[in-house]
Amino acid sequence: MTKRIFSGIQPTGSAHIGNYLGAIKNWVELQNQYDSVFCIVDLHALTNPEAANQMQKKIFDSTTTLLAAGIDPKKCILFVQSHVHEHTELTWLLNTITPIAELERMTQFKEKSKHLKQSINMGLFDYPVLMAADILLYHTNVVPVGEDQRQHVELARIIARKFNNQFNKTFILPEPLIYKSSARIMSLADPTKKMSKSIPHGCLELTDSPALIKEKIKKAVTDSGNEIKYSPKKPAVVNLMTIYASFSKLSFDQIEKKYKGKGYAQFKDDLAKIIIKELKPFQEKKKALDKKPEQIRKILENGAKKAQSIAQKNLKEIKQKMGLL
Ligand code: AQP
Repeated sequence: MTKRIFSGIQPTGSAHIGNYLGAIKNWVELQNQYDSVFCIVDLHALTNPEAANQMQKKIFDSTTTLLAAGIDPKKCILFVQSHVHEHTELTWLLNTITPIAELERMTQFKEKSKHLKQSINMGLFDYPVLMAADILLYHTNVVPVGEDQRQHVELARIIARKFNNQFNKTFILPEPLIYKSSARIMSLADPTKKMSKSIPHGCLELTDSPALIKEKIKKAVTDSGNEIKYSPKKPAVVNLMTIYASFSKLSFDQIEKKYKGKGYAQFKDDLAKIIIKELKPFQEKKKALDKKPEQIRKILENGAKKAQSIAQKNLKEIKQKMGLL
């Protein structure tokens, strides 16, 4: 039987090259090999009160981003999380077997609550259980994610194992699929922080104009010296080289050779050109799709129907295993 993958993206703002290289680009390949379920995770996005503004617009935007990047609703299931209520129902059931101590360890919760300070909500704490429900509801084998989500997939495995021990074998233990080369694209303003939609400074968006891409790459921080070298002492240059390698398919070695003795200016100029060229067809497709909201609505409606028919059946079995009537 074909293995199933599940992955999601939050409609929290305009997608960036980290989302693209770390997730979306890989999904486009994976939909040809796996039984694929892709989800716009709007309920996850609600945990960030700022990002939750203009949610409908952002859901449409995330959908046209995925479609323009090559996600094909004929090859996969594409839907919005809140359209399939089984996700929240399973979250509650899984909450009842999830140790609080496990959730207290989650790095994303610790980091995001630092940022939110006074307004930390229960949803943010429970985010990983909702994510476990997303994954387990579809008896997912493989979860393609960026490095930042590894811990959450590990928690989904812990919960699945606990459920299986307590109520008989039900869930497959999902495996994370992390593409090492592009798993963590860092901020252009600070190579110690991951590029993030919610921190626009240092973020290169997929819809940025060619002029803006040039400007952002030109302003991207670099390290001391002027050498294009893959070294742990040069995190900013390594980040730019990672972006270069992912867009151009050149290896780090080839990039080093190509720019030997040439310096940052030439390297950055070429990098901007490569990004602009790769994103051009995507940007054109997205513009056209943005003008067809009815078509997008239909795609999401169909996707929700397909997802729900799997979710309903699986949830029924899960509830029976837990002893519910
Ligand atoms: N910087 C990144 N490098 C590589 N992969 C990344 N991903 C996110 N940032 C990077 C991967 O993109 C997928 C979708 O992410 P998400 O939208 O669900 O949430 P996120 O990880 O929290 O992404 P952001 O951009 O940082 O959003 P905000 O700021 O709203 O929290 C995931 O597979 C993720 O790993």
